Amino acid sequence: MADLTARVSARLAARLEPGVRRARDAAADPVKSERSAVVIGRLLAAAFLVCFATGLYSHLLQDPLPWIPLPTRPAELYRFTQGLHVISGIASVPLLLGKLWTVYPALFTWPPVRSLPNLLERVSIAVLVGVSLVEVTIGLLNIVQWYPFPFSFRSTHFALAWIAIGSLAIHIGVKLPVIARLWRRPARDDPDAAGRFVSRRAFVGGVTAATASAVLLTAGQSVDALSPFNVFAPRRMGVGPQGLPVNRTAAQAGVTETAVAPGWSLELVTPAGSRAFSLEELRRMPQADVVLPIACVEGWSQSASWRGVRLVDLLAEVGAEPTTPLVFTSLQTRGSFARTEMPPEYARDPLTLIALELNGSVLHVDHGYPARVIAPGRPGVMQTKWLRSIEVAA
Ligand SMILES: Nc1nc2c(c(=O)[nH]1)N[C@H]1C(S)=C(S)[C@@H](COP(=O)(O)O)O[C@H]1N2
Ligand SMILES: [Mo]
Repeated sequence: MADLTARVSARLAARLEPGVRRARDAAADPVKSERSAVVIGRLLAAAFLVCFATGLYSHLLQDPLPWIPLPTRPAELYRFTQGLHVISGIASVPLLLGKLWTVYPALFTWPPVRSLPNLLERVSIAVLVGVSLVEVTIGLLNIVQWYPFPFSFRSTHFALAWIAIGSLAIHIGVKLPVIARLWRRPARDDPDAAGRFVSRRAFVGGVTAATASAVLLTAGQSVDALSPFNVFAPRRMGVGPQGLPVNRTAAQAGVTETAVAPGWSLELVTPAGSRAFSLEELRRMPQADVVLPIACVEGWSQSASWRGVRLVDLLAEVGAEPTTPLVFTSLQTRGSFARTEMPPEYARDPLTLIALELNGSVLHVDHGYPARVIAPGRPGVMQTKWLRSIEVAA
Protein backbone atom coordinates (compact mmCIF):
# COMPACT_ATOMS: atom_id res chain seq x y z
CA MET A 1 0.00 0.00 0.00
CA ALA A 2 2.75 2.43 1.05
CA ASP A 3 4.54 1.38 -2.08
CA LEU A 4 1.52 2.26 -4.20
CA THR A 5 1.09 5.74 -2.73
CA ALA A 6 4.79 6.44 -3.20
CA ARG A 7 4.54 5.33 -6.84
CA VAL A 8 1.40 7.40 -7.47
CA SER A 9 2.89 10.53 -5.92
CA ALA A 10 6.15 10.06 -7.83
CA ARG A 11 4.14 9.79 -11.06
CA LEU A 12 2.09 12.85 -10.18
CA ALA A 13 5.23 14.85 -9.34
CA ALA A 14 6.86 13.82 -12.62
CA ARG A 15 3.76 15.00 -14.46
CA LEU A 16 3.32 18.33 -12.64
CA GLU A 17 6.84 19.49 -12.01
CA PRO A 18 7.86 20.42 -15.58
CA GLY A 19 4.66 22.44 -16.01
CA VAL A 20 5.23 24.37 -12.79
CA ARG A 21 8.84 25.07 -13.77
CA ARG A 22 7.79 26.23 -17.22
CA ALA A 23 5.19 28.57 -15.68
CA ARG A 24 7.83 29.98 -13.39
CA ASP A 25 10.34 30.52 -16.21
CA ALA A 26 7.70 32.18 -18.37
CA ALA A 27 6.77 34.53 -15.54
CA ALA A 28 10.33 35.31 -14.52
CA ASP A 29 11.90 38.52 -15.69
CA PRO A 30 14.14 41.11 -14.05
CA VAL A 31 11.12 43.24 -13.18
CA LYS A 32 10.12 40.51 -10.76
CA SER A 33 13.29 40.60 -8.73
CA GLU A 34 13.24 40.42 -4.97
CA ARG A 35 14.58 43.98 -4.91
CA SER A 36 11.46 45.24 -6.78
CA ALA A 37 9.32 43.37 -4.28
CA VAL A 38 11.13 45.09 -1.40
CA VAL A 39 11.01 48.59 -2.95
CA ILE A 40 7.30 48.40 -3.77
CA GLY A 41 6.61 46.40 -0.62
CA ARG A 42 7.84 49.08 1.75
CA LEU A 43 5.78 51.79 0.02
CA LEU A 44 2.76 49.51 0.27
CA ALA A 45 3.45 48.74 3.93
CA ALA A 46 3.72 52.48 4.67
CA ALA A 47 0.40 53.14 2.89
CA PHE A 48 -1.28 50.28 4.80
CA LEU A 49 0.02 51.47 8.18
CA VAL A 50 -1.13 55.06 7.61
CA CYS A 51 -4.47 53.77 6.37
CA PHE A 52 -4.86 51.46 9.38
CA ALA A 53 -3.96 54.10 11.98
CA THR A 54 -6.22 56.78 10.49
CA GLY A 55 -9.01 54.20 10.08
CA LEU A 56 -8.79 53.24 13.77
CA TYR A 57 -9.03 56.91 14.68
CA SER A 58 -12.15 57.30 12.55
CA HIS A 59 -13.78 54.29 14.23
CA LEU A 60 -12.85 55.64 17.66
CA LEU A 61 -14.57 58.97 16.91
CA GLN A 62 -17.70 57.16 15.76
CA ASP A 63 -17.73 54.57 18.57
CA PRO A 64 -15.97 56.35 21.45
CA LEU A 65 -14.43 54.42 24.32
CA PRO A 66 -15.46 56.06 27.60
CA TRP A 67 -11.87 56.14 28.92
CA ILE A 68 -10.37 57.86 25.87
CA PRO A 69 -11.17 61.60 25.74
CA LEU A 70 -11.61 62.77 22.14
CA PRO A 71 -9.75 65.86 20.89
CA THR A 72 -11.96 68.66 19.53
CA ARG A 73 -8.92 70.67 18.37
CA PRO A 74 -7.35 71.27 16.00
CA ALA A 75 -10.79 71.64 14.45
CA GLU A 76 -9.48 70.27 11.14
CA LEU A 77 -7.80 67.20 12.68
CA TYR A 78 -10.35 64.69 11.42
CA ARG A 79 -10.41 66.40 8.05
CA PHE A 80 -6.67 65.73 7.91
CA THR A 81 -6.71 62.13 9.20
CA GLN A 82 -9.63 61.00 7.07
CA GLY A 83 -8.24 62.73 3.98
CA LEU A 84 -5.02 60.80 4.63
CA HIS A 85 -6.98 57.57 5.13
CA VAL A 86 -8.61 57.76 1.72
CA ILE A 87 -5.44 59.05 0.00
CA SER A 88 -3.31 56.21 1.40
CA GLY A 89 -6.06 53.71 0.56
CA ILE A 90 -6.19 54.92 -3.04
CA ALA A 91 -2.37 54.90 -3.24
CA SER A 92 -2.31 51.28 -2.12
CA VAL A 93 -4.30 50.10 -5.17
CA PRO A 94 -1.53 50.56 -7.82
CA LEU A 95 1.08 49.55 -5.24
CA LEU A 96 -0.79 46.35 -4.45
CA LEU A 97 -1.17 45.47 -8.14
CA GLY A 98 2.51 46.24 -8.81
CA LYS A 99 3.58 44.15 -5.85
CA LEU A 100 1.43 41.19 -6.95
CA TRP A 101 2.92 41.44 -10.44
CA THR A 102 6.48 41.24 -9.11
CA VAL A 103 5.84 38.31 -6.77
CA TYR A 104 3.31 36.09 -8.53
CA PRO A 105 5.97 33.75 -10.06
CA ALA A 106 6.62 32.67 -6.48
CA LEU A 107 3.24 30.91 -6.67
CA PHE A 108 4.91 28.34 -8.92
CA THR A 109 7.37 26.70 -6.57
CA TRP A 110 8.27 23.06 -6.50
CA PRO A 111 7.55 21.27 -4.25
CA PRO A 112 4.44 23.43 -3.55
CA VAL A 113 4.87 23.06 0.20
CA ARG A 114 8.19 22.24 1.84
CA SER A 115 7.39 22.19 5.54
CA LEU A 116 4.79 23.16 8.11
CA PRO A 117 6.24 26.71 8.63
CA ASN A 118 6.37 27.06 4.85
CA LEU A 119 2.70 26.03 4.61
CA LEU A 120 1.76 28.61 7.28
CA GLU A 121 3.71 31.28 5.44
CA ARG A 122 1.93 30.53 2.17
CA VAL A 123 -1.45 30.55 3.91
CA SER A 124 -0.70 33.91 5.57
CA ILE A 125 0.24 35.40 2.18
CA ALA A 126 -2.96 34.05 0.64
CA VAL A 127 -4.95 35.69 3.45
CA LEU A 128 -3.01 38.96 3.13
CA VAL A 129 -3.53 39.15 -0.63
CA GLY A 130 -7.20 38.13 -0.57
CA VAL A 131 -8.18 40.35 2.35
CA SER A 132 -6.24 43.36 1.01
CA LEU A 133 -7.92 43.14 -2.38
CA VAL A 134 -11.38 42.97 -0.81
CA GLU A 135 -10.53 45.75 1.66
CA VAL A 136 -9.41 48.30 -0.95
CA THR A 137 -12.23 47.31 -3.31
CA ILE A 138 -15.02 47.90 -0.79
CA GLY A 139 -13.24 51.09 0.32
CA LEU A 140 -13.32 52.40 -3.25
CA LEU A 141 -16.99 51.40 -3.60
CA ASN A 142 -17.78 53.33 -0.41
CA ILE A 143 -16.24 56.49 -1.93
CA VAL A 144 -18.80 56.26 -4.73
CA GLN A 145 -21.53 55.13 -2.28
CA TRP A 146 -22.23 51.92 -4.14
CA TYR A 147 -22.96 48.92 -1.92
CA PRO A 148 -23.46 45.88 -4.17
CA PHE A 149 -22.63 43.55 -1.25
CA PRO A 150 -25.02 42.17 1.38
CA PHE A 151 -22.85 42.90 4.45
CA SER A 152 -22.37 46.11 6.43
CA PHE A 153 -19.54 48.16 4.94
CA ARG A 154 -18.31 49.67 8.17
CA SER A 155 -18.01 46.58 10.36
CA THR A 156 -16.59 44.47 7.50
CA HIS A 157 -14.03 47.13 6.58
CA PHE A 158 -13.01 47.31 10.25
CA ALA A 159 -12.70 43.54 10.75
CA LEU A 160 -10.77 42.98 7.50
CA ALA A 161 -8.35 45.78 8.46
CA TRP A 162 -7.27 43.82 11.53
CA ILE A 163 -6.82 40.63 9.51
CA ALA A 164 -4.81 42.49 6.86
CA ILE A 165 -2.54 44.13 9.42
CA GLY A 166 -2.07 40.85 11.32
CA SER A 167 -1.11 38.91 8.21
CA LEU A 168 1.09 41.82 7.08
CA ALA A 169 2.98 41.61 10.39
CA ILE A 170 3.53 37.86 9.86
CA HIS A 171 4.60 38.45 6.27
CA ILE A 172 7.11 41.16 7.24
CA GLY A 173 8.44 38.95 10.05
CA VAL A 174 8.99 36.01 7.69
CA LYS A 175 10.59 38.18 5.00
CA LEU A 176 12.76 40.21 7.36
CA PRO A 177 16.05 38.65 6.14
CA VAL A 178 15.21 39.45 2.50
CA ILE A 179 14.00 42.95 3.39
CA ALA A 180 17.18 43.66 5.36
CA ARG A 181 19.41 42.29 2.61
CA LEU A 182 17.75 44.31 -0.15
CA TRP A 183 16.78 47.46 1.77
CA ARG A 184 19.62 49.32 0.04
CA ARG A 185 20.20 49.02 -3.67
CA PRO A 186 22.60 46.12 -4.28
CA ALA A 187 26.14 47.21 -5.27
CA ARG A 188 25.82 45.29 -8.52
CA ASP A 189 22.28 45.75 -9.76
CA ASP A 190 20.79 42.75 -11.57
CA PRO A 191 21.49 43.39 -15.23
CA ASP A 192 18.47 43.80 -17.46
CA ALA A 193 17.95 40.74 -19.59
CA ALA A 194 18.33 41.64 -23.23
CA GLY A 195 15.10 42.04 -25.15
CA ARG A 196 12.96 42.40 -22.03
CA PHE A 197 10.03 44.75 -22.22
CA VAL A 198 10.99 47.02 -19.29
CA SER A 199 13.87 47.23 -16.86
CA ARG A 200 13.35 46.78 -13.15
CA ARG A 201 13.93 50.45 -12.45
CA ALA A 202 11.51 51.52 -15.15
CA PHE A 203 8.91 49.15 -13.70
CA VAL A 204 9.27 50.46 -10.16
CA GLY A 205 9.21 54.01 -11.57
CA GLY A 206 6.02 53.20 -13.49
CA VAL A 207 4.26 51.83 -10.41
CA THR A 208 5.31 54.92 -8.43
CA ALA A 209 4.06 57.21 -11.20
CA ALA A 210 0.73 55.35 -11.36
CA THR A 211 0.40 55.74 -7.60
CA ALA A 212 1.20 59.45 -7.73
CA SER A 213 -1.37 59.98 -10.52
CA ALA A 214 -4.08 58.08 -8.66
CA VAL A 215 -3.48 60.34 -5.65
CA LEU A 216 -3.19 63.55 -7.68
CA LEU A 217 -6.44 62.93 -9.57
CA THR A 218 -8.52 62.22 -6.43
CA ALA A 219 -6.93 64.02 -3.46
CA GLY A 220 -8.57 67.29 -4.56
CA GLN A 221 -11.76 66.10 -2.82
CA SER A 222 -10.10 66.95 0.50
CA VAL A 223 -6.94 68.99 -0.25
CA ASP A 224 -7.84 72.55 -1.32
CA ALA A 225 -4.67 73.09 -3.37
CA LEU A 226 -5.34 69.94 -5.43
CA SER A 227 -9.05 70.54 -6.04
CA PRO A 228 -8.50 71.67 -9.69
CA PHE A 229 -7.02 68.23 -10.42
CA ASN A 230 -9.90 66.24 -8.95
CA VAL A 231 -10.97 64.17 -11.95
CA PHE A 232 -12.14 60.92 -10.36
CA ALA A 233 -13.48 61.64 -6.88
CA PRO A 234 -17.26 62.12 -7.05
CA ARG A 235 -17.56 65.19 -4.75
CA ARG A 236 -16.17 68.49 -6.09
CA MET A 237 -15.10 71.27 -3.77
CA GLY A 238 -17.38 74.28 -4.03
CA VAL A 239 -20.02 72.38 -6.03
CA GLY A 240 -23.41 72.09 -4.32
CA PRO A 241 -26.05 74.31 -2.73
CA GLN A 242 -24.37 77.27 -0.96
CA GLY A 243 -21.04 76.14 -2.46
CA LEU A 244 -20.82 72.93 -0.39
CA PRO A 245 -21.39 69.32 -1.56
CA VAL A 246 -24.33 67.44 -0.03
CA ASN A 247 -24.04 63.90 1.23
CA ARG A 248 -27.69 62.98 1.65
CA THR A 249 -30.38 65.28 0.31
CA ALA A 250 -33.60 66.20 2.10
CA ALA A 251 -35.50 64.08 -0.43
CA GLN A 252 -33.28 61.05 0.21
CA ALA A 253 -33.83 61.46 3.95
CA GLY A 254 -37.59 61.88 3.51
CA VAL A 255 -37.74 65.31 5.19
CA THR A 256 -38.79 67.62 2.33
CA GLU A 257 -42.08 68.44 4.07
CA THR A 258 -41.24 68.17 7.78
CA ALA A 259 -38.10 70.32 7.46
CA VAL A 260 -40.04 73.32 6.13
CA ALA A 261 -43.21 72.84 8.20
CA PRO A 262 -44.10 76.17 9.88
CA GLY A 263 -44.61 74.71 13.37
CA TRP A 264 -41.05 73.37 13.65
CA SER A 265 -39.30 73.67 16.97
CA LEU A 266 -36.18 72.21 18.56
CA GLU A 267 -36.99 70.22 21.67
CA LEU A 268 -34.47 70.25 24.53
CA VAL A 269 -35.06 67.33 26.85
CA THR A 270 -33.36 67.51 30.26
CA PRO A 271 -33.88 65.69 33.55
CA ALA A 272 -35.67 68.83 34.78
CA GLY A 273 -38.18 68.77 31.94
CA SER A 274 -38.28 69.72 28.30
CA ARG A 275 -38.52 72.97 26.46
CA ALA A 276 -39.18 73.72 22.80
CA PHE A 277 -37.31 76.49 20.96
CA SER A 278 -38.96 77.91 17.87
CA LEU A 279 -36.80 79.04 14.95
CA GLU A 280 -37.58 82.65 15.90
CA GLU A 281 -36.38 82.10 19.46
CA LEU A 282 -33.15 80.50 18.22
CA ARG A 283 -32.58 83.44 15.88
CA ARG A 284 -33.10 85.94 18.72
CA MET A 285 -30.40 84.30 20.85
CA PRO A 286 -26.79 85.56 20.51
CA GLN A 287 -25.37 84.26 17.21
CA ALA A 288 -21.81 83.00 16.76
CA ASP A 289 -19.79 82.70 13.55
CA VAL A 290 -17.37 79.80 13.16
CA VAL A 291 -15.36 78.32 10.31
CA LEU A 292 -15.50 74.53 10.47
CA PRO A 293 -15.16 71.74 7.92
CA ILE A 294 -17.55 69.03 6.88
CA ALA A 295 -15.21 66.00 6.75
CA CYS A 296 -16.98 62.94 5.42
CA VAL A 297 -15.76 59.43 6.17
CA GLU A 298 -15.88 58.86 2.41
CA GLY A 299 -12.90 61.18 2.09
CA TRP A 300 -14.34 64.45 0.78
CA SER A 301 -14.10 67.49 2.99
CA GLN A 302 -14.53 71.22 2.78
CA SER A 303 -14.34 74.14 5.14
CA ALA A 304 -17.35 76.46 5.45
CA SER A 305 -18.62 79.35 7.57
CA TRP A 306 -21.49 78.61 9.88
CA ARG A 307 -23.65 80.91 11.97
CA GLY A 308 -25.97 79.91 14.77
CA VAL A 309 -26.42 79.41 18.49
CA ARG A 310 -23.53 78.04 20.54
CA LEU A 311 -24.57 74.72 22.02
CA VAL A 312 -23.15 75.81 25.42
CA ASP A 313 -25.45 78.86 25.37
CA LEU A 314 -28.47 76.76 24.50
CA LEU A 315 -27.69 74.26 27.26
CA ALA A 316 -27.21 77.14 29.72
CA GLU A 317 -30.71 78.40 28.78
CA VAL A 318 -32.17 75.18 30.17
CA GLY A 319 -29.66 74.91 33.04
CA ALA A 320 -28.04 71.74 31.63
CA GLU A 321 -24.40 70.80 32.16
CA PRO A 322 -23.20 68.03 29.81
CA THR A 323 -21.36 65.24 31.63
CA THR A 324 -22.61 62.28 29.56
CA PRO A 325 -23.19 62.04 25.80
CA LEU A 326 -26.03 64.15 24.40
CA VAL A 327 -28.48 62.47 22.06
CA PHE A 328 -29.43 64.29 18.87
CA THR A 329 -32.38 63.17 16.79
CA SER A 330 -33.30 64.28 13.31
CA LEU A 331 -36.58 64.67 11.49
CA GLN A 332 -35.27 62.01 9.14
CA THR A 333 -37.47 58.96 8.72
CA ARG A 334 -35.41 56.90 6.26
CA GLY A 335 -31.83 55.64 6.42
CA SER A 336 -29.20 55.76 9.13
CA PHE A 337 -27.80 58.76 11.08
CA ALA A 338 -31.25 59.90 12.23
CA ARG A 339 -29.89 59.67 15.79
CA THR A 340 -26.34 60.48 16.95
CA GLU A 341 -24.56 60.80 20.27
CA MET A 342 -22.22 63.65 21.16
CA PRO A 343 -19.62 63.12 23.90
CA PRO A 344 -19.46 66.01 26.44
CA GLU A 345 -16.08 67.29 25.17
CA TYR A 346 -17.75 68.46 21.95
CA ALA A 347 -20.84 69.76 23.75
CA ARG A 348 -18.61 71.98 25.93
CA ASP A 349 -16.52 73.33 23.04
CA PRO A 350 -17.53 76.94 22.22
CA LEU A 351 -17.07 76.20 18.49
CA THR A 352 -19.94 73.71 18.55
CA LEU A 353 -23.06 75.31 17.06
CA ILE A 354 -26.66 74.62 16.36
CA ALA A 355 -26.16 76.13 12.93
CA LEU A 356 -28.92 78.12 11.26
CA GLU A 357 -26.87 79.66 8.43
CA LEU A 358 -24.16 78.52 6.04
CA ASN A 359 -21.79 80.66 3.97
CA GLY A 360 -23.83 83.82 4.56
CA SER A 361 -27.41 82.65 4.04
CA VAL A 362 -30.09 80.57 5.73
CA LEU A 363 -29.27 76.82 5.59
CA HIS A 364 -30.37 75.15 2.37
CA VAL A 365 -32.81 72.32 3.10
CA ASP A 366 -30.22 69.82 1.78
CA HIS A 367 -27.72 71.16 4.32
CA GLY A 368 -30.09 70.63 7.23
CA TYR A 369 -32.63 73.50 7.41
CA PRO A 370 -33.97 74.58 9.86
CA ALA A 371 -31.06 73.63 12.18
CA ARG A 372 -28.11 71.26 12.21
CA VAL A 373 -25.11 70.34 14.34
CA ILE A 374 -21.64 71.54 13.45
CA ALA A 375 -18.79 70.67 15.84
CA PRO A 376 -14.99 70.78 15.56
CA GLY A 377 -12.91 67.67 14.84
CA ARG A 378 -15.85 65.35 14.13
CA PRO A 379 -16.68 63.03 11.23
CA GLY A 380 -19.32 64.50 8.89
CA VAL A 381 -21.61 61.62 9.70
CA MET A 382 -22.03 62.96 13.26
CA GLN A 383 -22.99 66.49 12.06
CA THR A 384 -26.70 65.76 12.24
CA LYS A 385 -28.97 67.69 9.87
CA TRP A 386 -32.69 68.58 10.25
CA LEU A 387 -32.58 68.56 14.04
CA ARG A 388 -35.68 67.68 15.99
CA SER A 389 -34.48 67.20 19.57
CA ILE A 390 -31.49 67.20 21.91
CA GLU A 391 -31.53 65.06 25.03
CA VAL A 392 -29.31 65.69 28.04
CA ALA A 393 -29.10 62.86 30.56
CA ALA A 394 -28.77 63.45 34.30
N1 LIG B 1 -29.96 63.57 9.60
C1 LIG B 1 -28.85 63.35 8.87
N2 LIG B 1 -27.76 64.11 9.08
C2 LIG B 1 -26.64 63.92 8.35
C3 LIG B 1 -26.58 62.90 7.38
C4 LIG B 1 -27.73 62.11 7.19
O1 LIG B 1 -27.75 61.20 6.36
N3 LIG B 1 -28.85 62.37 7.94
N4 LIG B 1 -25.41 62.70 6.67
C5 LIG B 1 -24.18 63.08 7.36
C6 LIG B 1 -23.00 62.98 6.55
S1 LIG B 1 -22.47 61.40 6.19
C7 LIG B 1 -22.25 64.05 6.18
S2 LIG B 1 -20.76 63.87 5.43
C8 LIG B 1 -22.73 65.42 6.43
C9 LIG B 1 -22.71 66.20 5.14
O2 LIG B 1 -23.26 67.46 5.33
P1 LIG B 1 -23.81 68.25 4.06
O3 LIG B 1 -24.69 67.31 3.29
O4 LIG B 1 -24.51 69.45 4.59
O5 LIG B 1 -22.58 68.64 3.28
O6 LIG B 1 -24.04 65.43 6.98
C10 LIG B 1 -24.28 64.48 7.96
N5 LIG B 1 -25.57 64.71 8.57
MO1 LIG C 1 -20.42 61.54 5.42
